[in-house]
Order: sequence, then C-alpha cells, then structure tokens
Amino acid sequence: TVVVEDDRTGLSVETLKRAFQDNLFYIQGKFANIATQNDYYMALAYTVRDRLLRRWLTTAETHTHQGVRTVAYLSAEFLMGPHLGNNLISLGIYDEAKQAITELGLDFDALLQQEEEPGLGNGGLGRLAACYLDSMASLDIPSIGYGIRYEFGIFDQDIRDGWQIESTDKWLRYGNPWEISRPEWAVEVKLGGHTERYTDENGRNRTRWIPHEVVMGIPYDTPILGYKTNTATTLRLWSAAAAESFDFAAFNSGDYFRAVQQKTVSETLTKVLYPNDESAQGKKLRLAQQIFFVSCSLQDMMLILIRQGIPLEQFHEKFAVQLNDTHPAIAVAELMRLLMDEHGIEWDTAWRITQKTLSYTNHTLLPEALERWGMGLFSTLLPRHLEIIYEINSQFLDDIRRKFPNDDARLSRMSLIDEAGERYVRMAHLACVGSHAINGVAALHSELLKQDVLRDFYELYPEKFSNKTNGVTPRRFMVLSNPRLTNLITSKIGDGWIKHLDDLRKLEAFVEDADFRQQWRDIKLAIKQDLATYIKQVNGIDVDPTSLFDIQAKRIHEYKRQHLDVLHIITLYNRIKANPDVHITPRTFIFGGKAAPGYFMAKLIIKLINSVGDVVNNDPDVRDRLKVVFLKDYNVKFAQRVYPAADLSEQISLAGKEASGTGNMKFSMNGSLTIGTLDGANVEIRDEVGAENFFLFGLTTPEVYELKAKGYNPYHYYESNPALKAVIDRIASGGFSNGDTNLFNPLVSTLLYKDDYLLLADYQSYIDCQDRVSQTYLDQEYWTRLSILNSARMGKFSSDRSIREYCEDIWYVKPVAVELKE
Ligand code: 26Q
Repeated sequence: TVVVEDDRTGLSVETLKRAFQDNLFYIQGKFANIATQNDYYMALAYTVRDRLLRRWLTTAETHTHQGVRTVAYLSAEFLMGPHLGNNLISLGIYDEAKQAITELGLDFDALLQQEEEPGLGNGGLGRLAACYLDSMASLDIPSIGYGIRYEFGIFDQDIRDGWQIESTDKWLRYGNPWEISRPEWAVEVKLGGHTERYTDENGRNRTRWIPHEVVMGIPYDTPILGYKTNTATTLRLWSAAAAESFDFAAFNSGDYFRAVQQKTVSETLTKVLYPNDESAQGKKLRLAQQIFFVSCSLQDMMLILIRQGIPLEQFHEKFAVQLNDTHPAIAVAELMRLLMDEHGIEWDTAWRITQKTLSYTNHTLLPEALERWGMGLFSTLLPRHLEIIYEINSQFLDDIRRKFPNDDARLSRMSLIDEAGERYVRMAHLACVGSHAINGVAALHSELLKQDVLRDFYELYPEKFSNKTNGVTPRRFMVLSNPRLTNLITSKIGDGWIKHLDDLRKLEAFVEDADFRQQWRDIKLAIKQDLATYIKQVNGIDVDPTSLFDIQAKRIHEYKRQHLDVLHIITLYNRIKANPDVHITPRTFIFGGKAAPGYFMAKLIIKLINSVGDVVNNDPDVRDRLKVVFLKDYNVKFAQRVYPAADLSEQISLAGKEASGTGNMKFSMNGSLTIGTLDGANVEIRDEVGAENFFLFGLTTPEVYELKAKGYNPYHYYESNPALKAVIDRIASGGFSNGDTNLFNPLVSTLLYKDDYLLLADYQSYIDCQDRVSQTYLDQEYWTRLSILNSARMGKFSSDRSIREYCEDIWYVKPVAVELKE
C-alpha cells in the first residue's frame, strides 16, 4: 500500500520537501528560478507553521473546555529571538527539515539566518519573558503572553569611527509568517477626557469616563509550541489602530483630513519600543503604551469569560496575572475600573478579585529605574485611574495607621503618591498594594528588596514576599544554539536533560575521562573557530581561536562595568609596553551590547572599547597576544552564536546592582567559566558549581554599603596604586585618542572624582583574579574539567525550575495535558 502523508502535517523528509515547494509556489507566488533567499525562508516558515496549527487550536480548545486557571504574563517586552529554529526543535523535526532543504540544493543554515528577529525588548527582562513562555508551554501550563506589537523594535546598532550609530529596526518589512491577526477580537481603549457621576437603573452611584480619545487594539497571535509536547500556547501582541467609529464628528462635518490625521496619532502608540532600560523618564507616550496594552489584555480576558458565560466574580479563579516589573502596574487600577465601572461590581468585591489575580515581579534595585509618573501627565491621560488610585491609597494609608500608629514618616514613604516636591504616582507601590505576591529575581536581590527598596512593604506584608530565581530555556540556549555540545552530552547521558536539566549532573561521571575531555575541548575550539571567521568577515580582525575567549555581552551600563574590563585590557597592554617579552596568556576580549541612545556615558564606553582595540590590535609589541573586538548589533540571534564560544564570561557588576543577570547562566551552561562578583544570580551559580570552579573577586554588598557610608574616595585608589594610575593616565593623556585629552575626559573624571560603581575600589581584586584566570588557562586539562563541571551543575538555572516555583507558590496552576484528536 502507498501511504501519502498530508502536505500540511506530514513530518517525513519527502513530505517536508513537497510542502516546501508547494508553499513557495502558492504562498510566495514564485517559481524557484526567481525565488530569493527570503522566499525560501518564508516557504520553510509556513511549512513549519502548518505543523503547529493543530496543536495550537487544540490547546486553546482544551483549555477553554476544561475551564482551568490560565497564567497571563503581562510584559511590555518579549524578546523572542528567531522562531524557525526553535519551532523545528520543539516539533522534533530539525534534522528532517535540514535534510529536506539540503536535498533541494539549498543552504539550511543560511535560511535560518535569514529570519529577521522580533526585537521587541531591551534585554534581560524581555528575554526572561520569552524564556518563561517557552517553559510554560513545555510544562503544559495553560498560559498566554500579553504585550505590545511594536512596529519598530530595539534599534539596529552600527559602529562608525568607534561610535554607536542607531537605525530603525524594520522587522516587519518582509512580512511575519509566525503571526495571525485577529481583527474580529479588537477592543477599544479610552484615553484622556474627564469623569462624571451618575445613578444607574438600580439607584447606585456609578462613575462614567468620557474620554478625549479612543484607540483600537488589534491582537496579533503567535503560537508558542512547548518542547516535544502537544501544548502550544499564545503570545498575543496588541497593535494600535484608529477607532473608525470614533471621530464621526470630523467625518460628518466634512473634515476628512482631520479624521485621517487622528488616525496617525492613534497609530503612533505602538510604533516604537523605548530603548532605555534601567531608567524611567516620564514620557506621555510610554504611559499611553502601558495603559493601552494592559487595558486590551484585561478586556480580552474578560471577553474570554463572558463568551463562556462565566461570571466576572470568578475572574481570579480563571486568571493569574503576572506583572513583569511595573510597566504593566496600571493593571491594578484598570482591573478595578473595568470590574466596577464597566461591569457594575462593588468596590470590596473588585478589590478582592484584583489582589487575588495580580502578582508583581521586581527586576531592579537602581533607584533611577523605579517608575513614577508626574501627576499632571497622569491626570490628563488617566483621570479615572487617578480617582481609583486615590481611593486605594486612602484605604491603604488607613491600614498602615492601624498597624503603625503615629508614624507619619512611614505614611509618606509608603504612600502611592510621592508628595515630597512635585507630585508623582509611584508604580512600584501601586503594584505592591494591588498584588497578593511580590518577588525578586535572585536570592540576593529578593533579600535586598526586603531590607532596602521595599522594606516598608515587607514590614507591612511579609507574607507577600518570595524569591523566584531567574532561569533560561535550555532548548534555545543549548539545543538550538550549541548542537555540537548537545550531541556530545546526549551521546553520554541520553536526551532527558533537555526537559530535566538537573540530569546534566550525570556528566560529572565523565570528568576524569580523558577522551571525553578531548571531545569537549575540540567542540569548544570548533565553535571559537566559527566565531573567529565571523569576526574576520565583519570586523576585519584576525583572532587566534586557541587564545582565551573572554566575553562580556549585555546592555552597556556603568553599573555593569564594561569599563572595568577595559581597565584590565590596558593593564595587560601596559605590562607589554614595559616589557614586550613579558609572559601573557593570549586573550581575545570580545564585547557586545547596545547603549541607550540618550545615555552619553554608555556610548563613550563603546567608543573607548573600540579605541583601545585600535591601538592594542595594531601595536607590533603586542605580537597578536591580545585582541579587542566589539561585535556590533548584539541581539538574540547573535547571542546564540556567542554564548557557546566563550571560555570566560564576564559578570562583573558592582555587588548589589544587578538584580539577577541571565546571560551569566547561558554562558555557564555552555561550558564557559565565570569571572564575577557576588551579585545577582552569580551568588547562586557559584553555590551550585562550587567556589573552586568560579573566579570570584570584588567587594560584597555589605562592604559596598560600608565603604560608601564611611565616604568613598576613588582618587585615593588612583594615587596609591601605580598600575591603576598608569592605566588611567594612559587614557587621560590621549593614549587611545591620538593625543586628544578631551575625548575620554568625562569618563576619566567620573572615575576619579565620583565612581558611583566603585571600579577603582574593585580594580586590584579584579586584576589579581584575572591573573589567576590566565594562569589556570595554561593547564588545558584542568580548565576543561572546570568547564565540564560548570555545565554539569547548571540544572537549577533552567527556566523550567523557575516556572514550577511560580506555579506552586504564586499562580496555583497545574499542568493540563492536551490530546490531539484524529
Ligand atoms: C521603563 C520606563 C520607561 C522606559 C523604559 C523602561 C524600562 C525598560 C526596560 C526599564 C527597564 C527595562 C529593563 C530592565 C531589565 O532588563 N532588567 C533586568 O531584568 C533581568 C531579568 O530579571 C535581570 O536578570 C537583570 O538583572 C535586570 O537588569
């Protein structure tokens, strides 16, 4: 008998080839002889999407019919990375697809590289949301991600003359095969205007909001398939559109142009992602983006219940809503408003529902990153929300008075309204009051929240607080990004580790196997060779793949201290200049990361890295022992190639500043060693891998507080440490700026006279530690043992573990199996 698989679902190589050619013709509308690389990519993407659809629709149907509680993950950012490779892995047809494409005479890897990633996030927070969607789907947790479909994501970065140049990220230019728009499920969002009281048909006093403006939210859905399971959840992103029905007045009066103009105003709402991480300036458009996606999402959840005839009094039984930082914190007031004003539920009931529904994750300890909105702006855009916030605040302050009588200082510290000078709404306070659970993202961070940033809230509601250490998905950051290492690991311990990352411990049994160590080393070298080829192509720099690849890849920020890394490079350079025959372990210093466009100091750090590179890379005295490379336009797609290539991962933020970090986990899983401070999740990584397998340096958080309290004087370190002085002097005297002593002056004087992030205090400890790294690298057998142990002991940092903890302690949700019907 001849069995012919369905072209839309069949998984054999033959069927994949047929389906691909079919899609090239019928979707892209091309004969093969004129098809572009992008046409081929699209044809493959649609071939894969077809194979997700049955699971996707069946998952939605199963969750609806079972009436289970669903996690709604609200995030202003989802940094998903390319979908194609990941979906092939989840479907379990990566090898089949590769064979099919190769047999058609095409370059499979080139097709994967063709995908333009949706860069709808800045960095760690957005990528965490993406890892959590992957883990929730992989663990069969009913879940949906809600966010914003920015037309322009994080800017593209180019480097010209050593400086960062930004350009717009036109990710939708060639279409997006992964999303399906659902205009039939559009909702309306109100903005501006004023409120009115009225008495309803039951004689109750109600409030009505007469907006200045109404914007439509159109949902775009992307399937999120779990790894080797039938569960495929949804990422639902909202795009703003003009409410056609709204400005009838303008149409009717014949003011066609005003009506069309209104349309462009509405549509600017979701035009662009704000590119500043870790700093919150109060921009009106940003607040409008927040209320827009939060209102769309909450209305959407309500419609899902209403369509099923479920009363909204059960809202909290059907949805657990997680707030990814304070960006969606307006949900506290918006959920209250929708329940009361739009659905007639009484305050007390609405408040119980709200608190039981919402929970809040904090991602920062930096005071400048705490969101607050000026009262003028807030009341103009959200007059009704402000009334609700005042009422929440008045009840909240009564609560505090009962528990802490006669403590006015506490009242003003905790109030939802900052009244010290100009008045502001404090979004973190709103999130804390409106949620039943508050968490930090690493053990140290959660402790510091309780002791410091949210101390008053901890004293009032200790039971709300917990820690949920971040994790990352091993599907994308090992299986997809590092196939060679994945195959080696699987050949030794089977593939169970991909879903149960703790199983990596089984690798410890092979640490003393010289053959295994050789294979481990060979793989690392091959990956480094690939990156060296890329560096040659893009940067035109020759790097030695056997040199120590020392990588710092993350957003550029003073607290992350990329410039401390630079001080080390210059220290080595000075040693060479003093004695060209000095022994130096050859190193390639690799940096990647974007600076917020308005963050001058971060941009100057990029310029410094490139300037130091120009000098060091071209000085014959260096004899190619040191190379410095800045990799432009660091994004998820590129990150996947970078993590596996590192020997050493730089995690050198000042203790007490990095909430968690997640790049630290991705590097270590792929067999990189870490040089790091006791900050964020580094503390837990070191606990897991063992102190003897981690290069630790620097002040601890209490030491930082102590030093600052007694009066920190950076200049003293400069004066009393000749090596440090020589480094700073070389920068200041124009050694990396052709004699120009002005260029880096802002950086130099900040270090000498302010140094908020204590680079000079940590300098010697860092240099000593780096010297131990260089010494250790000379013994390749020993280094390889440490590398293997790092991977083997990273099980805790799977985002699957994080998600299990959220499910258990905060969301109270359980897995739901999805059965595919024939
Ligand atoms: C806020 C207001 C206005 C404009 C922009 C913003 C904004 C945007 C993005 C503020 C902060 C962010 C991003 C923060 C972020 O990525 N934080 C990181 O979160 C990771 C996941 O928990 C942690 O691992 C990192 O330590 C933390 O820095």
